[in-house]
Amino acid sequence: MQTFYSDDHHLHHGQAELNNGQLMPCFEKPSRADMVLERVRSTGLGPVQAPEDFGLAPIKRVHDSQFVDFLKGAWARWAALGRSHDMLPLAWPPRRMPARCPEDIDGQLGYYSFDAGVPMNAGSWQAIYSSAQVALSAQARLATGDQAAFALCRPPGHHAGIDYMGGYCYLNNAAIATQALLDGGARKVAILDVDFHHGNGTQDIFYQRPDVLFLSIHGDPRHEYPCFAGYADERGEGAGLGYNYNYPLAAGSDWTRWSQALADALRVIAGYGADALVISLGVDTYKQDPISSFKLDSPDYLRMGEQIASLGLPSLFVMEGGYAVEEIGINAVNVLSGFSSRR
Ligand code: 5XA
Ligand code: ZN
Repeated sequence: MQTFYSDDHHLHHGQAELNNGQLMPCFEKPSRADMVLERVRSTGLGPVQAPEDFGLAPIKRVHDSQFVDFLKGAWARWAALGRSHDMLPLAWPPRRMPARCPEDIDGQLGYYSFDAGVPMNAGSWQAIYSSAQVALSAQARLATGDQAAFALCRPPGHHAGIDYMGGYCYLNNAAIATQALLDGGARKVAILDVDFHHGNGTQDIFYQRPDVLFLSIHGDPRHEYPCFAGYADERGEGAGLGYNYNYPLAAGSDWTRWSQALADALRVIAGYGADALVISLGVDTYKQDPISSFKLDSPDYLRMGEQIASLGLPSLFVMEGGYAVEEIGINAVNVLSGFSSRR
């Protein structure tokens, strides 16, 4: 299986985030992708390639153009104020406050985000942009006939919606790749999100569309981040009604429980008739993940890959979360190896 990867992710290195009421070093750090890359290489999963540059057009197919331009230019505006520390949002519009876009950078950071888990430094935009190009390059392999590809994206993307960032995510890599598959001729694409956290951004982007089936298995939003989306009764809207499936699971869910949800999700995907499958591959379902509460173990990820392979669909794996850095490579590559062993 071909892996796409860009060293540009090192340019993005947030300093701090809020966790349990404390300001802590960011969990989403460069060593995460380094560990996955090392494992891809040491297991001989397949060649590793740098991404092509597809430009901004495919990004703006799913994201609001002004939001993308804001992300691109935000650091320069921040630095022009003499600020050299990480850029972070400050305020958000709650219920009944008019959500007009303010003019200054602090207001706009709040306008274009839903939480403060999105630090940006001078090199962040380049890393964010390259991460999207990694996903686009990997999808191009599927478009030319490969049965699978791995986009080793960092920063991740599945919390980023049409016009907002949040939860370590700025551009939605999986959604951008999905739209590119459709634009390249696929009629229908399914997205399976196996990250511990609900893929609220991906849901937002495709919620009203029948040409993308979105399924997410995640921690119950009554207790888990992102807190305000991911309930089972969110089934899509308008033409998209019936094409959104959420599987919220209780804290402590292990492979036995988790794989029941997977079996149902795979049944739904099989009935949808997709031309391709995109997997938002987070491995923060791991039992020792520092910010999550599921109990999957490393061998479970092999079985996950095997079961996903049973669909027989061209499959694009897009890296999302996973913060047990010592094991992130083992767990992510186990999914890919399990998949490859059955195809
Ligand atoms: O998949 N999403 C994540 O791993 C980010 C969670 C952020 C929690 N503050
Ligand atoms: Zn996650």
